[in-house]
Order: sequence, then structure tokens, then C-alpha cells
Amino acid sequence: MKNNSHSAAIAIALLFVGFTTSLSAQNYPFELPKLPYAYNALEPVVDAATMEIHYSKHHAAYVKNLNNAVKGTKQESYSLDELMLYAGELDEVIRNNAGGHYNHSMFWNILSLHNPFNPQTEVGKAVTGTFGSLDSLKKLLNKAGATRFGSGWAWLYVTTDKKLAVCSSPNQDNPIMDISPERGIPVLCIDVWEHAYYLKYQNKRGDYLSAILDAINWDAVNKNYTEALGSPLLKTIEKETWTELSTFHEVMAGTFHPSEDGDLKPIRERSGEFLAKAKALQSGKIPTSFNTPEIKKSIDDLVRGANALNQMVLKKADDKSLSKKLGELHDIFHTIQGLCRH
Ligand code: MN3
Repeated sequence: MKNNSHSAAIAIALLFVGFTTSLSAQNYPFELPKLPYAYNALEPVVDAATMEIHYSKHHAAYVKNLNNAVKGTKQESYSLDELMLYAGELDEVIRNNAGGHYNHSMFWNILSLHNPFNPQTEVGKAVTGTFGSLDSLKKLLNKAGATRFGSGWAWLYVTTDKKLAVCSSPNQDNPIMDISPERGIPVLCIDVWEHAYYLKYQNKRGDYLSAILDAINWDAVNKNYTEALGSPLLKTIEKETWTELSTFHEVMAGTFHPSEDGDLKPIRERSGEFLAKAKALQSGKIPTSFNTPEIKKSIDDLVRGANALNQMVLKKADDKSLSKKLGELHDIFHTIQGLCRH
């Protein structure tokens, strides 16, 4: 569960760094973005009829269904980023349509017949450095799209280590989503749903992929790439994928919040586990952005405190002292975790 403080924290974070990517910062009611070109602009790679149906029917339906699903729910206060970040907790209708809206909005923007690959740009250097050449990247994207069973997407995305990587996703999922096995910020996407190519290419998904990979707007991809590198969303994903932190967080939430209501039974039962999870946090790999002297010190303090807390439980300390100690540890934890989502 979560409260508005989390939304507020993200909003402030976005404001603070001047991250104004219109798509990510979007809130309910969501709107169909204007198509940045005419329906026939990508002929002969994408025929005008496919483009018109894809944009004005399919994408428009994702936006409409998303708004209908969100209306009157707590998710009215979520940004589009948050709907994807916490997709696993949300209604499947919201997950599918939020993904559909985000994915198609990016897709229209990264297509063009007039903005070829430039090895001198930031993304150009990263593509060459990571994959060896544009051709190697195209082969990987082609394979990712061709081997995705059923409907889905092929992705080029920035990982939490700020590297480029390729993956595919089913349905309308994408790497921002918490349910995705590959996490990061997408910079290029290819729709491999049949509705994206069937009129012109019929069942020949490989032909469609080869053609569309030659119709990428590399200026737009470069912009997506440089924005992704500095995006607070990437740091959020980095934190969310810090396994030892979320495991510790689970024990903290399950013991501290009952103690606030005067129930010390959970911490009395779980103080050993609490200490073990704090030690796991200390010995595990700290993600790059969080690997600072301050956070390392907080983790050390947390382990020391968890040890003391465990000793107090073993010596059957009274509720008041246990509650005080747990409160101190919760404060320390928050210097690592930032604002809680519960
Ligand atoms: Mn589509």
C-alpha cells in the first residue's frame, strides 16, 4: 500500500532536476499525444492505413480504457511512471492500458525516414561501444522481436548500471514495470503486435522488423538516451531492484508499524530475522548510485542497532524500550530508503 507522500516525493524529485519529459510526468486524465507526422509519413515502411488504425483506434483505446480504469480510484493521483513502476500491485486493466499508452507514445516518436544513425552522438557512441556496430544492434532487436511469442515489444533500454541492453516484453509490458525481468528506461521500442504490421506484411514479422529498424529516428533515440541517463526514474528503479534493501524493508515494515500501534509481538518474534536481514544488506552489493559513505555508515549503524535490539529481545526488555529502539532503527533506515511507500 502507499500514500500520497510517495507521489509527492517523485513529483518533487522530478521538479528538482527539471525532468520535464511530458510523457513520464503525465497524470490522469491521460491524453492521446498528437502524432508527430502524417499517416503516410513512413510509407513504404508503414502504410498509411496501418498507421491511421494503429494510432487513432488502438492507441486511442488504450488512453480511453486507462482513464476509465483509473477514474475514481487512488491511482488518479499517480503519474504514468508510477502506474508502471507499481504495475504489479495494480489492476491488470490499468497495467495493460498504461503500458499501451506509454509504449505507443514512445513508438511514434522514435520513427522517421529522415533521422539516420549518427555514430558521433551520445547514443551512437554507446551503441558502437556496447554492441560493436549498428548492424549488430539491429540483429539483436530483430531477434528479440521475432522470437517474442504472441504480442509484445522489442526494446533498447538503459539499465540501472547505465548500460544499453536489448530485451523483449509480452503484451504491453515494458522495462519500467516492476513485473519486468529486465528493468531500466526504454529509449527505443518496436511494436510486434500483429496490428502493427499485418495489413502490409501479413504473417512476415521478420520482414516488418527489418524494414522498421531502418526507419528509426536516431535523433529522438539520442534524446531519450541522454534523458534516461540523468533520470530520477532510473535511480528509483535502481533502488527498487536492490533486493537486500527490499527484503530488509519487508521485515522493518512488518515489525515497526505494529509497534507504533503498541503491538511488540512481531519484533519479539522476528528480531533474529531483523538482524540477519540487516547483515545481508551490509554484506550485499550496494547499487552504484547509493554507494556513498553516508549510506554505508547508515547500514553499519543499522546492523549495530539490530544486534542491540536482538539482545534486548533475548533479555525480555519491556515494550517501551523495545519500541524506542525500533523507532531509532526505523529513522536510520529512512536515511537509506527515503520516503516509505506504506
Ligand atoms: Mn500497437
